[in-house]
Amino acid sequence: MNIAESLLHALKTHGAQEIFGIPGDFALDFFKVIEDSAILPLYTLSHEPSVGFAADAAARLNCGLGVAAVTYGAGALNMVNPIAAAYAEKSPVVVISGAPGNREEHSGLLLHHQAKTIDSQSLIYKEVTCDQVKLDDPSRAADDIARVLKNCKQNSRPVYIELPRDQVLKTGRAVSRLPPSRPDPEALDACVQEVLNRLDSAESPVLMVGVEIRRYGLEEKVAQLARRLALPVVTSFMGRGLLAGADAPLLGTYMGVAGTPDITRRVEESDALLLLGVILSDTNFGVSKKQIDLRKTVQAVDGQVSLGFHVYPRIPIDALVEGLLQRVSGRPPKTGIRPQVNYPHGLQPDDAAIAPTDIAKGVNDLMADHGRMPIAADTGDCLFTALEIENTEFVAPGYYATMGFGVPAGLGIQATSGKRPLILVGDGAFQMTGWELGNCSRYGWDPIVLVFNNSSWEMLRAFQPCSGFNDLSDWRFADLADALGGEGHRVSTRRELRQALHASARNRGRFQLIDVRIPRGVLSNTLARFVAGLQERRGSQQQEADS
Ligand code: S1T
Ligand code: MG
Repeated sequence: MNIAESLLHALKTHGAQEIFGIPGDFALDFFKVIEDSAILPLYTLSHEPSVGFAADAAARLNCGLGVAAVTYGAGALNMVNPIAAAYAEKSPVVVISGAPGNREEHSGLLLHHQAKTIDSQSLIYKEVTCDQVKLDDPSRAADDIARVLKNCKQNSRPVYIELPRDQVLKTGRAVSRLPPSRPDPEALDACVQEVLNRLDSAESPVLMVGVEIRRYGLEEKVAQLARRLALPVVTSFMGRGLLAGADAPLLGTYMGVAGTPDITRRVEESDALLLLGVILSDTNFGVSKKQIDLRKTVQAVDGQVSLGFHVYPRIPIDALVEGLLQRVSGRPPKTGIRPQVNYPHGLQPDDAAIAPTDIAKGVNDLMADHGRMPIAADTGDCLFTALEIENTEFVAPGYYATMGFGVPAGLGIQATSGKRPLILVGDGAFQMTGWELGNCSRYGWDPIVLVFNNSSWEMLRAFQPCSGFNDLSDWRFADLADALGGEGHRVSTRRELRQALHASARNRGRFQLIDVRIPRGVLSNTLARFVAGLQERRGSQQQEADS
């Protein structure tokens, strides 16, 4: 076994199901081993940002590892933004970059793709990954790979592996899977008891779940816990799509002023808000109607548990959930907490212009007829519109908010799960990575893509209506579909939208691109509330600053 094969086997045993990548001369030898060994399937895309997004989405969807393989410099540095997104949103992506061989480094020449020094790339990646290794010593490689992959899983954050091209075929060893670090049992016991006491003595406890419960494979257990504790559950904004398949007393998604009033009230008035795996980001909490005092909540995130000012370090969230479940296993499960959200259905087949909320209606109708589909959403109004769609498996950059995610993420979903995804993407974001659809036919992928085409950077316009630079021209996206191997539909009325959705669901085997014309200035109901809420808050903060 060579080093490349030992790395590929290790990726597989740690949960990777495929590799996304773009080769280059510093990575050709490694890519040859990927292809010849067939240990993991390889999907090549067209542009490195998409490689990172696809790997990120695959990791999110299958709770495994995403793998993004690129070449040195021009390739790897092109992928920094998606890996930063994965870092911020806790997605375990393994970056594998080719690199100059050990000897080439000392040739005295500057090497192509070198930015400043040979190590500039690894220094840049150090900032957006939780562990790094350069596999330049075959005797250490297996242990280094074991450590890095353990850290990737344990922290649920990206890691960086640099593989010099002259090391690929050196003799390697099998990589063992290191056991996860376990907490001190007494500390865990005390922590579980304290959390339980808080919940039991509260009048209106609420459980908010965030992305970590999926990253650590805890959805079923958390659903069970919520039933035994009779806790109403909401997801955070970023946690949208969690518990979609689980039998949990799920009310909906907390979005402060932009969300359902009943959910907002319950969360903000709760006297024991348990935050399980919720990242404390502004998109999760920035739109609170009444500022939630996070110090009064119980939080389990980033490997520790805090109750007010009291912190239990080194308590992983899975240990906490397991511990709580054991304590409450004798309690009868509670039923009767029912979802509060009525998602809009019944898209009118008339000649009216299309608003984003009509798309939500159309998709809800479609999923009622044809079954739920996993959704990949981009940044823009499409993400807010997704909040008006039935809870289904869902990936989106809800906190880091990078554009360009939607299309490659949808491809990542289909590659890793075989399920046909629905991709929601704005015209601006489609302009960034929409071309990747040209790779569908090679791999048999057939996503349904809804382009929210308002000829505009509408979200930016919502915050700054006076600026002309937010006007985009009307790209005829549907016309591109045929050239890229798919089928296009351009729709301007609700009747046409309905027809295109149903035709797309019936047509399997080619991607379906629905170019949905939306008049400029028309927002989804959720984004309109979000913008109004943020502006109100900014206004009152400004007043405070002035007084
Ligand atoms: N570049 C990247 C990679 N990500 C971003 N989020 C931005 C720039 C800034 C940005 C937004 S929203 C937005 C931009 C440019 C406009 C999005 O346009 P489009 O995709 O057409 O969607 P819609 O018209 O629905 O807004 C954010 C929030 O920072
Ligand atoms: Mg737009």
